[in-house]
Formats: sequence, C-alpha cells, structure tokens
Amino acid sequence: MNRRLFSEELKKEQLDGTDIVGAYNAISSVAMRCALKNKPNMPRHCAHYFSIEYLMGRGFYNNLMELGVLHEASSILAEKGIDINAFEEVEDAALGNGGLGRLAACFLDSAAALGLPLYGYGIRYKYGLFKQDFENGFQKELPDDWQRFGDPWSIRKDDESMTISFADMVVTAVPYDMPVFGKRINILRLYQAEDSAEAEKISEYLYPADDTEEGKILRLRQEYFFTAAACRDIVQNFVRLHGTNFKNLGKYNTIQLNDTHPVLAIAELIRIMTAEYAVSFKAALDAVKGTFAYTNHTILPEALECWDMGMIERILPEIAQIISKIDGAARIEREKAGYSAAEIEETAVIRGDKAHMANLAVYASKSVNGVAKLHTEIIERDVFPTEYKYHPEKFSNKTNGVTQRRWLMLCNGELSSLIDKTIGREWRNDFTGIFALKESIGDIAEKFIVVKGRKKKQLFDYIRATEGIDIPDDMILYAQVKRLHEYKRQLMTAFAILEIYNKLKRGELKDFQPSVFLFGAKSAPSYRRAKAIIKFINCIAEKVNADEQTNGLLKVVFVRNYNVSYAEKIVAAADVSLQVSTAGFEASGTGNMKFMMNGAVTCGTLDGANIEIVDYAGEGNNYIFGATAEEIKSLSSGGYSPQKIYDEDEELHAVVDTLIDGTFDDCGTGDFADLYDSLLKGESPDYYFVLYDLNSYVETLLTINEDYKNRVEFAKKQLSNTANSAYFSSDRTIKEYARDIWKI
Ligand code: 26Q
Repeated sequence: MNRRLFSEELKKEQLDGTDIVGAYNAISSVAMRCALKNKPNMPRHCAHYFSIEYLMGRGFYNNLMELGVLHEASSILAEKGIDINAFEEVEDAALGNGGLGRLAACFLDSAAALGLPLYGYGIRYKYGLFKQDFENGFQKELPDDWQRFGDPWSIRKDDESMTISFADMVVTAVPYDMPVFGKRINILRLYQAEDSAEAEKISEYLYPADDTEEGKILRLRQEYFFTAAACRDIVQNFVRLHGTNFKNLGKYNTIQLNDTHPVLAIAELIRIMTAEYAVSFKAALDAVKGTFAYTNHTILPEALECWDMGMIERILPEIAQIISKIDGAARIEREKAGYSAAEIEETAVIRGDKAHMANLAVYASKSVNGVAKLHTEIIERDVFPTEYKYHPEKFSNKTNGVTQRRWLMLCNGELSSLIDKTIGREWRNDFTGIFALKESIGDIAEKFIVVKGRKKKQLFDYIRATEGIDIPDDMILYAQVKRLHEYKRQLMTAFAILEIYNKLKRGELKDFQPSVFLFGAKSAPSYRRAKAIIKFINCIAEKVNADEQTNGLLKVVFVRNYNVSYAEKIVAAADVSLQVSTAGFEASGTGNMKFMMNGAVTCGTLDGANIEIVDYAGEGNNYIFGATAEEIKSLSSGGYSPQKIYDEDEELHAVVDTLIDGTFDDCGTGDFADLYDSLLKGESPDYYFVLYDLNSYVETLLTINEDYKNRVEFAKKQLSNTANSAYFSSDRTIKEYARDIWKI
C-alpha cells in the first residue's frame, strides 16, 4: 500500500496516550482505508476455505507489518507520546481452539503473501475461546469478549446478508469481511447470525457445550448456518462469472473442508443446484464431487463426527433427504465398482441411524489429505483403508506449515535482524533462503546466545508481571504449550519433573543446569482428566517453586490463558520444545514448527510432523525418545502392562503415587485418584503409554541438560533448526495445495 499516504493520514489523527482504545481504532481505520484503496475482486478461479475455527490472534501488529508500515506507525506514535507496545492490551481474535484453527489463520496469511486467491469462510462468534484463570490451581473459564476494543479490522456487509432457513426458524447471516493483507488482499468472511434472540445464539459461542440435545442442535445449526451462507455466496459468484453450467463449478472453484465440521456444505450445495437452478441430482452430485476437498486433522475416534439422522431431519429436512440420496448413490456406485458388502457398509455415508461426516466427505471429495507424512499413512491404512484401496489417487499428504511472518519476523525481531545481518534480507521474501544460514552457524552462535537470552528475559519479565513468578534469567527454558489432552501427555512431563526434583533432593544430579518447565494449555471445559492434569501441575509448581533447597535449580510455571499472543513470546524464548505425544496420535502439530524456526531443539517422540522436523534439522540436532507408532500399535493390541512397570520401578512408582498418597491435594474432588486409575485400572489402563515412555523421557531431558553445558555447541544445534525450517513454512504447504488440489 501507499506508505506515504498512510504516514500523512496518521499524522493528521488527533491521538494521545490516555485513550488507547481510541488510538487503536483510529490507526487501524487509517490502515484499512489506505490498504483497501485498490482491493481485487474475486477472480474467476479461486479456492475457498471452510472452517469452524479461525485462531487469528491479534491483528494489529501483524497487519501493520504485512502492510509494511509497522515502523512508520511506531515512530509517528512515539512522536505523539504513544508507545506502540501499549496495544498489547487489545484482545486476540480467538475464534478457535487450537491447531486446526491456527492452521486456517496461517494458510490465509500465506495465500495472501503468495498472491493466491483463497477466501476463508467461518462464523463470527460473539465470544471466542474462553479466557482461562486459575482458582486455587483449577482452571476457571471466563467469557472472551474479543471485540471489547471494537473490531476495526472487519467491514460489515449488510447488503450481502443472506437468509438461512431451518425447519423451525429463519435467520439472517450478516457477513463481516476481514481483509488478509499480502501480495494480494484476500478476505476472511465471517457470518454473524441475527434477527431474533434465538438466531443470535447461533453465532454466540465457539463450541457450545454439546452434552445435551439442545447443545447438539445448536452446534448443528452453526455448521449449517455458515456453510449454507458460504455456498450461496460461491454459487452467486460462479453464476455471475460463468453462468449456470455447473459442470464447470469444480474447474473454477475448490472448497477445502477443514475437517468435517463444514461437511454439510456438500449436501447444501446439491440442494442449491437442484432446488434453485433445476439441476438434476446426478449432475449436482457430479458437480460437488469435482469441487470439494477434505482435510482430516485427527484420528481420535471420539473426534470423528457423526450426526443423528433424526436430528438432521427435524432441523434440516431437505438436507437429510439429500444425505440419504447421497448415501444411496454411493452404495450403488460402489457396488458397481466391486466393493464387497462389508466394504460398502464400512464406507457408508449413513450407518445405522447416523450420518458419518468423514465418510460423506471422503466420498464426495476430489481430494483427501492428511497433515503430515505419518498421519497420511495412518489415514490411508487405518482410517479410510477401503476408499484408499479403490481410489488411491484421491489421497495425498500435505504436511502442515506455519507462517514465518508472524512466527519469526513479528515475534522475534531480534533473531530476524541477526539473520538479516548474516545472509541479507532475501529470506524475508522467499523463506527457502533461510537455508543459507547453515554456512554461518559457527560464526553467529555467540550472537544467537545473546538473542535467545534477550527473548528469555523479555518473557520472564512478562511472566513476573502477569503470573507473579520469578524465573532467573539464565535458566534453560523447556516449554510445552498446546491444548491440554491426555494424548499430548502433559502428565508425563509432570511425572518427569517430579523425578528430576526427587533426584535433585537426593543430591543425585551433580551438575544440573538450572531449568524451568513452562506449560501453557487450556482444557475443554467438560474434560475432567485434562482439568485434573492442570491442577496437578499447578500443585507441583507450588511445591517445587517454594522449595528453597532446589528452587535455584528447578522451577515450574503454568501460565494462565495461553493464547496466540502468549505463544509469540514463548516460542521466541524457548530452548527446548517438548513434543511428547503418544506416537500415532498427533496428526501433525504446528507448535513444533514455530519452536523450530525460532531455534529451539525438539525433545519429542516420533509422531506427527516431528518425524519430518528431525529429518530436516539434521542428525543430532534434536532429541528423540519413546515408542514408535508401530510399537504403540503392537503394544495396544495386547500385552501392555503398566502395572508391571509401576511395580518394578521404584522411582516411577513414587511419582505416580503422589496422585494418591496425600502429597498433593485435589480439594476432595477425587480428580487425582481418577488420574491414577486411568493409568493402572480399567479395560485399557494407561491408554496413552505415559508410564511406558516416562523413563526414556527423563533420560532425554537430562541428556539435554548435560549438552546445554556446552552453550556454544548447543546454540549450533538450535541454529541448525532455524536454518533447516524452510520446509515448515505454510508458504510451502499452500503452494502444494494450490498446485495439487486447487489448481490455481
Ligand atoms: C468433533 C466432534 C464434535 C465436536 C467437536 C469436534 C472437534 C473439534 C475440534 C474435533 C476436532 C477438533 C480440532 C482438531 C485439531 O485441532 N486438530 C489438530 O489439527 C492441527 C492442524 O492440522 C494438527 O497440527 C494437530 O496435530 C491436530 O491435533
């Protein structure tokens, strides 16, 4: 955009440091005005991203950076007596939960940066992901009023509103367009539901509790609400540009389904064509089959979405009918293609009285992809084996990536300048250029240590101010930040810390380098065990941090309200990235990539994208431990006895027992005993193999601690990670989607 214009306009604004909200809105509006002077229209050929989550984070700094005016803004504001850091008070746009939502945000960023037309569609939730506080160490959820300071980065488009009909209500979907800046300006279009109090509920909360019938219905409405509005938008544009020959729909448009939550779009698009444009069902089905593409993000059985057909019939009768017709068509088609009866049943769209959304997506899409090499192998072999057998050409891998603009340039200006000074600035335009850093690793290791130290100090200052915990600047920073889930094994890290603590108490670790373990995670509000793990770690933190014998050597901190903005500080500061999921369970992970870019070594299992990370980073630059996915699979099929491990290993036994021996207090909830039971009792005790991998984990953590003593050698390992991180840029990922699936 025109920087001079921006500067002139910004200088004209009456701003002062006492009204941060006013200043925030004024600057943002100036930037929007200047940037949108020449916005491109939707082109003839484009891709659409349907996602129930967008975890955008704070738009302010990122947008000013993308527009190339962050420095101008900073100095003009300084002249007016405003510190640009003051806007850190502005809330994150947290319209998402975790990986899948943040991936959507990185993809939008990359597509815009590369000049590729990718249009996002989703829901403009009034409240985003809850704000987390701790009360006596327990997670407490508070509403996230993300628009508290206004929403100057969106434009409400009343004239493009649409009516969305359910059997029992009609609602208006009002689009809010959020421009995504880059080489081209793309749009994230978020719909808000209006008209009545009932209607407004649809876009009120991200993931409303769905443990009741009412909650489930609300969620179904959400899924239909935004996909129906988006489909109509796409059809209107198509008809305007290409007429009503829907045979060509997929030639010009791909709709990428971010997991199964937007899968009702398949039925809705058929409904629009058949009901509004008199297309035959068969032709409409063919058209959608050429249009949709499905990305799977998780293989956890509890996350594979199914809907009660009776419920769909009640709320969306026409959609129910179309799903039944698709199911029928699929059965006939597959019988002709030679599927066995069992295969037809296994892949069926409707099984029993349930619509199986993943099966619907796989059947009606031209492309199905996983998000890391291992994950794609698993979905081909174990999740959709039959469809893979008959249509292997549909399947492909698209290893995730993250945007280096937010996750390196913006969050780590210090490292970015060091890179500039070492290899020049071209890597900023083409991230594959970062590879050149490899030649200079030895020369800049000392400078890197200074940069890391500075980022750590900034983070620790922030933690001191927000959490009230004091961390010595020179501690090694081990970080595990991600959603709280049993498969991610934060509990295993907790046990590992306790083992290390006990060893320190017994004087067994002679030359231990002072270390801090940092956690950040939110738990789903109704996920009892995940919440118990948060409380358990907070208890450990309290005990360990208060122990004067060890607290110069070991600290534990669980930060409150981990979010995108917190992540920006943490990934820049960390020395060690903890990625310790049970092998085979983490589809990809993307936090692992952010840490890698910022020069942290990975301490992890061979799971998700970790496998590719260690391949790229080079021998010896990361730390891998634990059972492989294959071992886990064979252990799962019989013969794993956590009890045996527990009985035979005294140290392990002792730390597990802290859950039940009164060391820590769960305030009479029984939560800790429940965790204990999950490891040793029931049908498949220790389902996530925490006890199995614990010892090798502790050993690996101690090896890292030992290696860190040679600070320069360790810094070289860290820098090797940065230098080899180009593959994990979402620019690379998006180019692959564009080339292989979207054909744009
Ligand atoms: C399912 C059924 C009913 C209600 C909700 C859901 C549901 C909601 C959210 C299922 C899954 C999700 C989110 C999944 C997710 O975030 N997956 C992560 O996606 C990342 C991007 O591909 C990967 O890097 C992570 O490994 C993966 O866990």
